[in-house]
Amino acid sequence: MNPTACNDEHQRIIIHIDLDCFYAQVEILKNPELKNIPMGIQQKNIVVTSNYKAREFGIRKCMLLNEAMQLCPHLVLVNGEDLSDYRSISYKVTSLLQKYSEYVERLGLDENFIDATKLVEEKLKNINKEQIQSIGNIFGSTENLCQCGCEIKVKVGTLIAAEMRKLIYEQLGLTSCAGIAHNKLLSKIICSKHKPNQQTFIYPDSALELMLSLSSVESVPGVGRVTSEILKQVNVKSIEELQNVEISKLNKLFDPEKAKFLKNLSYGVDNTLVKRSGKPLSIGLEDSCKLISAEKEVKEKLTELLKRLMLLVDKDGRIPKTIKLTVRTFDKMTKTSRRQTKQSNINSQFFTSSGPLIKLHNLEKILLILMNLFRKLVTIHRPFHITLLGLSFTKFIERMDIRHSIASFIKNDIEVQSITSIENLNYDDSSPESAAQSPSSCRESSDPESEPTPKRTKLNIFKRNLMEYDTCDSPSKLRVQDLQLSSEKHDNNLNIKCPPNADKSVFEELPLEVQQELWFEFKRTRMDSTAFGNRQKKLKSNSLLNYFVKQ
Ligand code: DGT
Ligand code: MG
Repeated sequence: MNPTACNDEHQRIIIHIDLDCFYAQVEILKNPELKNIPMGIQQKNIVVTSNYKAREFGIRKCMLLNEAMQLCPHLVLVNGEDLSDYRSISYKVTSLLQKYSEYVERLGLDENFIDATKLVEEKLKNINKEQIQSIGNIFGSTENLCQCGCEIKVKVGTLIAAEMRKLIYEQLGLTSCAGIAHNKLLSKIICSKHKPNQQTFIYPDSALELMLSLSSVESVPGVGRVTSEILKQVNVKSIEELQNVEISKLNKLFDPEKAKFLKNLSYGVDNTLVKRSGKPLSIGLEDSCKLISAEKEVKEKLTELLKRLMLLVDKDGRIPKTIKLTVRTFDKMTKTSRRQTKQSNINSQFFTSSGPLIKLHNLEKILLILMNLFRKLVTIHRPFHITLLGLSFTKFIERMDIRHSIASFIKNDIEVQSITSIENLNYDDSSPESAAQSPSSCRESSDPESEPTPKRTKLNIFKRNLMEYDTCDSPSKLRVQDLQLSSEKHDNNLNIKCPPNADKSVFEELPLEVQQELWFEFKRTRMDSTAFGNRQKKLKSNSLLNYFVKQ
């Protein structure tokens, strides 16, 4: 490296913090007696992590229970299937770090990136540069270091990282490791070089050495299993091979941006920014279960999950606008499992009046929506086997937002509801085939936190409707139904009414999507009965409408 070069890439300071044996530390906080004995966290038949005492016996993360017990017969096990305490402490850690910088990015439950560039610059103003002593372990050599000023910045970064870790320990009793470098990639890799309760730093000059010390491309953060499998097609397994492969070859396998990104990673170059993490984008729970083959059992399980989930949402304080159901089915013939998700909008008013716990009748209404989603994912008149059920709430809004702007709240809600409902008429976002056709639905199924992208033309139609809405004298007085009326001008299919045999008060609180379905089902039944010579046809036992028929 040219020691006089002033390198733009060296100007940032990124700190990566990873909590030590996180779940185990949380359990130790709850029960300090577990601190000095080998202890593992059990999820099903796996020890997902363990304290460092247990690691002395060779216990590793995600080891099978039998194997772990053989290595350490007196291993104490704590069930770690309920993640709520881990999640809540995880957010406390992020909040502490946000006191230092707004640029804190969460990764999983126990890792955070902090962009400390500004903090370092501030500190440098009030410090005698000659006296700065770095804190922690260093990776690589200190000879012929780059003279662009990066060395001193990294040193100051180590002081800040040590301060942050101290604060986490003092406030929450948790020890952690930190990595300090000029980009996210290197800070993450370096962080795990010395564990537990230590920190490690690297100067930009040693980036190449660090990358070449990794055993394979798979050990590079940002290169997942799928990418490394694709790289194998061009005989790229090691970092050196990734450095040497021609970019034109990578361009044939990946889009050019990704190809360049991978190439850069191999040299330890990572220009990605630390994104600001706010509150979680989704709050969810899922339970794997022994085979469930009856709808009644599904409903029981969903009731249980929903009650638990409502407690979490209540703690969070925000109001969700969407609920998502995840179902994993097992095919006994092919012995394969399939995971599918489907979502629906929910009426935010279910939550606004809820107090500490959601009211029972609201819970029932959400359950109806869930059972409706379930029926879309699983053909219930054929045998089915469910091995996992999951629920999550997404698209949160703050309670304050509702109080301050009822009009904008209604407007946003309608925009999303309308688009979702129309799209749902066109394709089923849960089927693999439609996922292939629609990038947004594909993203939807793979990333639980992403939102589907509305189709542009439909979005425009609804934007037009919203403009009409905006010109009303008193928009806040408009209700969902008023907006539906304006969309009727564009699409008669949306002329939805409450079926005469359904309970209107319940019907009005349902999302548009479910209202549509009920209305179409009613119309279908009416057409059927006309075709049968006006003989009243009894509703099919599995009809959604049955749920809403007046008692
Ligand atoms: P560390 O960082 O090596 O001291 O140990 P941990 O336990 O903090 O491990 P880490 O940072 O990889 O993961 C944080 C927590 O996430 C960990 O305490 C348990 C959980 N966890 C990690 N890997 C898995 C996994 O493969 N499956 C499940 N279910 N949980 C995992
Ligand atoms: Mg950790």
